[in-house]
Amino acid sequence: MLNTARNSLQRNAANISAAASRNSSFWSGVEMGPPDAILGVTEAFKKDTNPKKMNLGVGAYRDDNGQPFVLPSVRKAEKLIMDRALNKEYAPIGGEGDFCKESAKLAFGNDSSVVKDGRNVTIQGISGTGSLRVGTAFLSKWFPGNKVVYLPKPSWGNHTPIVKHSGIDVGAYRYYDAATCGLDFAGAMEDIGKIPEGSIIMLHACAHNPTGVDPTPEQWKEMSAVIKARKLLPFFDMAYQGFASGDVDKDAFAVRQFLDDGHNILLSQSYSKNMGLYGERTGAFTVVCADKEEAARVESQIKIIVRPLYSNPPRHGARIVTEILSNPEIRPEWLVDVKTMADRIITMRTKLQDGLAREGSVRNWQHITDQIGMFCFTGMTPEQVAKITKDFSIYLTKDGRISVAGISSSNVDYLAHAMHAVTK
Ligand code: PGU
Repeated sequence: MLNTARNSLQRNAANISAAASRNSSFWSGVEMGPPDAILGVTEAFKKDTNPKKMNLGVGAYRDDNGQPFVLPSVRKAEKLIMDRALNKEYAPIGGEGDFCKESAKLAFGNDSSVVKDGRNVTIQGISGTGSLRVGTAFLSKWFPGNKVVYLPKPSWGNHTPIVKHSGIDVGAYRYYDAATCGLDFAGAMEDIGKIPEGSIIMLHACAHNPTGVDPTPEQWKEMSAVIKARKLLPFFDMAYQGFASGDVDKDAFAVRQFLDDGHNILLSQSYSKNMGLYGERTGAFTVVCADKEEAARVESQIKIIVRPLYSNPPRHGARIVTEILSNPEIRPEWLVDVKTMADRIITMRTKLQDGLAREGSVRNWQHITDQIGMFCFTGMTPEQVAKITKDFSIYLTKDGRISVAGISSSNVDYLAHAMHAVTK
């Protein structure tokens, strides 16, 4: 007993003298940063001890028991990969060729002439975020036009920091109409028509985040025409292929339409949502070029950007994707998994809307079922969001976005009750 006390006293004294002999810190001037607008919500949620708490902040799919979901097709692909006892050598700088080819075909279609003619440069990125970051780094170095990326208003919260981190400015075009909780198509067309020629425009390929509002096929065609007339470079962010409609081809409509219309687009893809590979950080970045020779030059420069950033991408997620997309037995099973997730989200939308009606809400909640994809832009104000978090332990982003994928049959009524309580 005495010995332990003496040891601890000696240790304390040693610590104090070590601290005294240390140089003054280099970091005393570092300011405390704010929590992340989306991932910070999860941090706050984790600290809450209320058993009824709900995390509707981050866009991450949960099953109907509220648990993270590993797709059965992914489990199957992983098992096959494990059985092969592959090595863990470095991947090439741009990732494996098969992964890149399968990713391009998933986006552009199996018969895509772009892929057949070798006009695409596709590299594996560190999921969607890393692909956007490499893409904007490429623009920063090589885009010959007006180096400004125009984003829809609003857009995913990380778009602006990613673009700015690459040293590029951001602009905005109208997109969402708060009065209708729908698309401000006229506003979008007017603003896009005024973007300086030769700029870059960011488009959400489907399941727009955070609004859940997409243009119709006809509206996409009109947008494609004005974007072409303005000589803009379309940069598609496709983080939700399959999540909007449950059909990966349907959700690729806009991307394929723009290619048909003769745009040489940029594309970021993510497998976080449609394969549930969130933590595996698996995605792809593509530049569609004029021809094969141009593609070779562009590829060489993208590799030069990637090499000092992270050298080469992680392997496991890419192996899963390649297996799923190229294995004729697993691919259809994956398509069923995607549809299962999309359908459960659609069911939750209806249940939430019904629940609000049952609670006696007289507000118009039509947009809950009109909007698509993972999110619903509820129209709740920041004050209402603060209240629903404080009174009901329901966590969501300040802009009133809820991740519908985080709702389950057992808590949808609790959510409806809480939403009515803070909005009546
Ligand atoms: N692009 C859009 C439009 C997104 O919504 C997301 C993810 C990404 C790209 C990047 O996803 P990766 O996982 O890097 O492939 N947005 C989600 C996830 C949380 C976050 O902000 O990263 C969200 O909740 O908005």
